[in-house]
Amino acid sequence: MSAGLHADGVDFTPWPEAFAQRYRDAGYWRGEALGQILQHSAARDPLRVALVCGERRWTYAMLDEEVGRLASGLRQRGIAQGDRVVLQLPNIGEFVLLCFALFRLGALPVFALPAHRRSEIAYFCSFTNAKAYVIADVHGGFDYRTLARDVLADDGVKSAAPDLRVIVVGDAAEFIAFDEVRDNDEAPTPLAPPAASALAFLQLSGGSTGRPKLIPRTHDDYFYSVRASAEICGLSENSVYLCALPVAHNFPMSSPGILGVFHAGGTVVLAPNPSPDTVFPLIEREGVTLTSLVPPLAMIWMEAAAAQTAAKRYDLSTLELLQVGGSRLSDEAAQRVRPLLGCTLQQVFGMAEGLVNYTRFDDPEQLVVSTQGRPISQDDEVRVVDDDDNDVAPGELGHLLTRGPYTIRGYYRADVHNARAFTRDGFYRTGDLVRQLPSGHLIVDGRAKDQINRGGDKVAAEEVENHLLAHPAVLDAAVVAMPDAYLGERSCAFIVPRGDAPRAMEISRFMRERGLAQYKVPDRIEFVASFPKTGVGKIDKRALRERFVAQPTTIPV
Ligand code: OOB
Repeated sequence: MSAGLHADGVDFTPWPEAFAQRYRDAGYWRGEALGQILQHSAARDPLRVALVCGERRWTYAMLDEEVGRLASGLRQRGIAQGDRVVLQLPNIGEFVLLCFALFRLGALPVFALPAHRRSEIAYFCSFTNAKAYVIADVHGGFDYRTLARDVLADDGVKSAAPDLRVIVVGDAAEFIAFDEVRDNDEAPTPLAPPAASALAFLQLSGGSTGRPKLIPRTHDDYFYSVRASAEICGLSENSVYLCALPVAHNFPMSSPGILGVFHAGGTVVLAPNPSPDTVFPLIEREGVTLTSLVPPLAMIWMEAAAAQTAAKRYDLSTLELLQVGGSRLSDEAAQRVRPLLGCTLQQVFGMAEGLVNYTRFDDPEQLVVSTQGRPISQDDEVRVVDDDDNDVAPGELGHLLTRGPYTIRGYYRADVHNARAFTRDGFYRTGDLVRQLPSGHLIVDGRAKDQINRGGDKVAAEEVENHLLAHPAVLDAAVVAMPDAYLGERSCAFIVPRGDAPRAMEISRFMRERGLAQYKVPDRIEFVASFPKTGVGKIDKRALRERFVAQPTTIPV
């Protein structure tokens, strides 16, 4: 299938009409745009608290009104339907306002993470021909305005995104202040919602290639995954969700995340960071009922909860549900959730490309602690195949392929890659190795994609290798995962030097200077004389990884 040019001029691969019709007939795609999530809940219960950020609180009515003003302000600044806007914000209320304002305009947020730096942001801006880039002034000790200046000076950005405007939440310096965009005195013009079949936003892929891939999601498909997730997780107007992971990630955004909670009419509490010192008081103060974490954070929370003393004990008793996903949670850690945090565990195995699996509340305990759940939808098609795309015997380990009503059929503007990442009949090759139980539950048991899963943060080996190869003293480089007790995995770069090996610190500094997000900078660097090779002469990464299994602490060089 070839990539289509959609009516609004945005490239993505649509579902074949027969599938689209089936998904509409089944009631999955209802022709509603994501902006309507907020409007519906505001109409139903305008005075309920929708959003809490620090000392600031928005009722649904306030949020809806402010989003309307912001949409008008963005329109006055030239942001129109179909335009791309790179959003790079921490967990602050303005993220939610901008998201909904852009949804309402039919403009597409491109969800960058706060950890991204010049290399990633310049690429997102130029690759999507972005009209605007939105940042906070300073966050976590980092001045994003400096980053914005670097991005604007980038040659690729200058040619592909020549009229990129920078909007800053906080002290805007020479840029456009968010408050000025919002506080315009134009009466908000009623906007017709965008077509639900159109793209709503671009999400980032963890990726395994040289450049991060962008994931085009439509209003129809995403709305379905949000609605169905909210139902599976039993959300209601009494749900109070703590958003502790970076809000732009697919997990806290839609599984069921902030959008699921807004859909149910509940309350979203944004945490500035996920450390127990920050979130335990918030859970107590706001009566939080559910949250979602990656495994390393779940372990930190469990330790902190166990260490609470009688003198200083936060009341976590309102917490009913802890969702854990993003990387594999060990069965042992899963078993400790209820005893230590007093709440139900739900494992979530999802991907920004679509498919999301949940353990269910009526699943036997054994399935909850030892599987990563089963798909949302009866129409999520799952295949587990061998290297030649033949189905493996039931229960055997194989590659997970999937297609369905909310799984993309192709990445954004990536025809060549799409031919590899999807089968001819439209199944997405997840790169995950799984076993499927007769109940439909999946156990994630490895990975075929060339990626390091650093406690939920995905690092594409090839992207890091390309940066390493740019160093004059690097002849060849191979980045692999090494086991780590805390993050599950960390990255190790094996380097064949050109002549004398440089110092490892010099390589790390070089990577940061190239504007790479810190989580992608190799955790460990090993210099070797040559690489083990496979029969066909490729670098044998399995053999490199096995060095850690044989000798986890010291690596033979
Ligand atoms: C979530 O989304 P992404 O796009 O950052 O990463 C997807 C990949 C999966 O293909 C898999 O390799 C890994 O992350 N993964 C898991 C997992 N959940 C995700 N591996 C083992 N166990 C799990 N529970 O990570 C994501 C998106 C929506 C909901 C939850 C997670």
